[in-house]
Amino acid sequence: MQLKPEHIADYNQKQLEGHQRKLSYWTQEVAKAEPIIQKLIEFQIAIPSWALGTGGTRFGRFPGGGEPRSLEEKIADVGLLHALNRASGAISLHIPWDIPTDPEAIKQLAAQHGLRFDAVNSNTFQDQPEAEQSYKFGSLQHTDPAVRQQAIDHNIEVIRHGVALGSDALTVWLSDGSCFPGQLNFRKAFDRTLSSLEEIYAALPADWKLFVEYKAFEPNFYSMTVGDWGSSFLYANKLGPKAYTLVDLGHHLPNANIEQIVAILLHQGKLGGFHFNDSKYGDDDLTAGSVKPYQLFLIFTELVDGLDAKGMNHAKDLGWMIDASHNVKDPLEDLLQSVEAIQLAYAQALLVDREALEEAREANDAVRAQEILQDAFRTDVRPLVAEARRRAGASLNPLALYRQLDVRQQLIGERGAKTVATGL
Ligand code: AOS
Ligand code: ZN
Ligand code: ZN
Repeated sequence: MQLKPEHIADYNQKQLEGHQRKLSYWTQEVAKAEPIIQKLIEFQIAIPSWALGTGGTRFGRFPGGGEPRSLEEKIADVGLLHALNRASGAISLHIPWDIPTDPEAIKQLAAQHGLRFDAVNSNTFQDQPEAEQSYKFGSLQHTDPAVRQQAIDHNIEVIRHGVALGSDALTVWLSDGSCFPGQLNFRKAFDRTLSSLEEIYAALPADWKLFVEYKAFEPNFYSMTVGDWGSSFLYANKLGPKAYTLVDLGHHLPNANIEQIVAILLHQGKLGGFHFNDSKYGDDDLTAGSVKPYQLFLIFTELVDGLDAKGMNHAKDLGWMIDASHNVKDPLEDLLQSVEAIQLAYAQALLVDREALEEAREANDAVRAQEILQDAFRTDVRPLVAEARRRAGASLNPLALYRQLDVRQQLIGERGAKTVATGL
C-alpha cells in the first residue's frame, strides 16, 4: 500500500478552511507560534520495529491482520506512518527479530521512504534456537564467562548490523537480575555486568553512543542488575563519554518523579534518550500520553529547559524513540496517536513562559508556578501541530486519513488476515 501525495493534498484541501480558522488565533495573537511550528517540523520520533504488530502479554496474543511479515514490510509500515505525519522519519531495529540480510538493499528501501535507522537494540533476554549458551540466569552478569562472552559477541554483532545501516547508537536493555533473595551476589553481578559492558563499549565506532536502559522489575522480580537510573548512570559514567542513560517511561517504581530524573540526567550530560510509552501500573507499554499526559508535558518542560541551557539541538541531540505495543489497538493507529501525543507535549512545553516560571520559583511562589505550567498544559496546541504537519507535507489529521483510506483493510488484502509480525 503506497500513500500517494494526492491523498494528502485532497484531504488537506477539504480540511483547510477549518484548520486556518483555528490557526488564525495563533498566527495573529501568539508571537511564539512560528518558532514552535519550526521546531515541530524538525522533530522526528523513531518507531520501533517490534511495535508494528499487535503486542502480546504472557497470557496471549491476538494478531489483528495485515501485520508486516518481513523487515521490508516493517519499513513499508513506518514509511506509511511517516508519509501520514512526516514526524516518524526513523526506525529502531531489534536484532535478531529483524536481521537485515542485505543491508544495502534495506538502507535503500528505507531511504525511499525518507527513513533513517535510529538506535539498534540487542536481545540477550531470550534464548535463540541455535544458541549454545542459555540466558536463563542472566547474560552480561552471568556467573559463567562463556555465557557472558556469547552476550558480548551478540552485542558486537548488533553494532555491526547498525554500522551497515548507518545507525549510530546501540541500546542495551538487560533482563539480568534475580527472582529470589540470596540468588545473586549483587556486587559480583555489578562487576561482571560492568566488565561485559566495557567490552561492548570498546567495540563502538568513534561516533556511536551506547544507551544503557534501566528497568525496576520484570522479568526478574527481586532484583534487576540495571534497575534504576542511579545504576544506569553509574554504568554510563564508568564506561565513558559515549555511554548514556536511556529512560523508558514504564520502567520505574510507581509514582517515581520521572521529570526530575530527566532533569538531573540532562543536567549531568548523561541523558541519551527515551522510550516513550505510558502506563498505569508497570511496564504497560501503552500509547504515549494515554494515561498521564501531564507527566509527559512535565518531562518535556524539563527537556526544553535543559536542552536550551546546554545549547543542544532539540531534534538531534537525544534519541527519541517509542517503545509501546499492546493487544487491543491497530498498531499503526496506536503509533500515530503516540507520535501526536509526544508532539503535543513538546509544543505545550515550548509554550511555557520560562522567564516568569523562574521568577515565580525564585520568589517561592508555588501558586504562580503552577498557574504558569498549567496555563501551557491547558492550551489546545493541536492547530500548531497540524500546521507543522501541513507545511512538512503531511496530513492535517493522519489518523483520520488513515481511517478514511481504510489502510488496515488494504494491508490485510495485500498480506493476509493471519500474519504475525516478529516481536514481543
Ligand atoms: C523492555 O522492557 C524494554 O522496554 C526494551 O526496551 C524493549 O521493550 C525490548 O528490548 C524489546 O526489544
Ligand atoms: Zn524500552
Ligand atoms: Zn519495557
